[in-house]
This record gives sequence, C-alpha cells and structure tokens, in this order.
Amino acid sequence: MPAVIETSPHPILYSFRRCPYAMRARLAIITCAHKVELRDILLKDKPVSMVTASPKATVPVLVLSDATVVDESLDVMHWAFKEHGGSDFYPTDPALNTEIETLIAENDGPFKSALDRYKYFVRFPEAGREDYRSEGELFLQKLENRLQQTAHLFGNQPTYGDLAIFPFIRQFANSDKVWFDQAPYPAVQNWLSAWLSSDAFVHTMKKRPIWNSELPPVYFPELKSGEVA
Ligand SMILES: N[C@@H](CCC(=O)N[C@@H](CS)C(=O)NCC(=O)O)C(=O)O
Repeated sequence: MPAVIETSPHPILYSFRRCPYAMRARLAIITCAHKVELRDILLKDKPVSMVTASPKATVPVLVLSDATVVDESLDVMHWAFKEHGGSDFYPTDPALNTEIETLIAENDGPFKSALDRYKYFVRFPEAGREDYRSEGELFLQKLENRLQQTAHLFGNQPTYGDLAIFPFIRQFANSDKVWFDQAPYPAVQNWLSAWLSSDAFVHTMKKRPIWNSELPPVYFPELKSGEVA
C-alpha cells in the first residue's frame, strides 16, 4: 500500500531555521502573507511524515492540503508568489524573470559551491580558505555592480531574486564577519544589512519549538491576537 502523505487544512511547511533554502521559502510565504503550518525540524532527526512526503529529504518541503508536494525552494517561492499575490516581487516581464533566474542559478551553483568550501575549508585541503573566498567574491562583485546602480538586485523594487539570494550572502558574510565588514562591497553590505533588519526576516528567524505531533500547530506568519487559524 502506498505511504499516506499527511495533510492539514493549511499547507504544511517543513523547515530548518538556519537553512538558506528554507529561509527563502519562509521569506516568500511571509511576503505574500499566506498562512502555513510551520514544522521546524532538525536535519539530524527528520520526521517520518516529511520523508514520506519527500523521500529526497531536503528542506524546505511544502505539503498542500490536497497532498501535492513542493520540495524545491524555488518552486515553493513560485507557488507563494504565483498563487497568493505578492506580485510586485514576481515581475511579469519574461526577460526580467529570465535574468532573475540566471542570477539565482549562479548563486545556487558556483557561488554556493565556493561558499561551502570557504565555510568548511578544513574539509577541502586542496586549496586555501582565501582561495575559496576569492572564488565567492566573483559573485559578490557582480552583486556589487548591480547594487551600485539600483537599490535592489533587479531595479529599485525588491523581487524574489533578492529574497532568494540574500540568505546565502548572509552565510558568506558570517563565515568571517570581520573580513566581510571591511571588504570593498559597500552596496552589498548595505543591501544585506537592510534585509537582515527587515520585519520579514526577523519574523522568519524567530526561534520556534522543534515540531512533534504532540504540540499544538505553529502557524507562520504567527496568528495575530484574536486571529483564528
Ligand atoms: N535544491 C534544494 C536544496 C535544499 C537543501 O539542500 N537543503 C539542505 C539544508 S540547507 C538539506 O535539507 N540537506 C539535507 C540534509 O542535510 O540532510 C532546494 O532548493 O530546496
């Protein structure tokens, strides 16, 4: 008998607080003000219900009320913006969308690979930490060039491209904050710090109890006082 995917009246989002892919999914959901049941998990102890829904077992995983499973962070973002408003963040111009997707692909590909080696340089002794950092700086410089021209990566309005990319730049910055703060990327530094202090990000990063089926559901964004789920 096929395994039964657990659903709930609200979409369920399995998430790990510090994962940048899960952050971008939560940021999209909060930006379009759609409510989900948030299940914060630990990667070392994944719930069976999450792995049943998505055997590849990476976060984020979104399970819709009809048991549709969306288990790639960019697809969760697209679901959030396309289905539930927030269209200012999701431009209609196909050429602009292609440009956004191309930069996100560079973030998720070569930049993420440099970031992992920079963070965990001890595991990659074939080159030095600074070499990996320099590799990552190629992408920082691209972002700097854009942000010298406009307040956000794709113009003067933020788009899902900003939301998809900044959690990874945050990780890069945090790998050596002293270095990052004096590095020659002032526009990236300002852009990052504006996102980090935004209400959306602060709410997204709030510490919540690790989910288990005995606890009452946690809604995201949080219910306001008097609001019912
Ligand atoms: N391509 C996936 C990547 C997601 C991913 O790799 N997430 C990491 C956490 S940051 C994960 O769940 N890794 C599985 C594990 O560590 O067991 C997406 O965009 O959603």
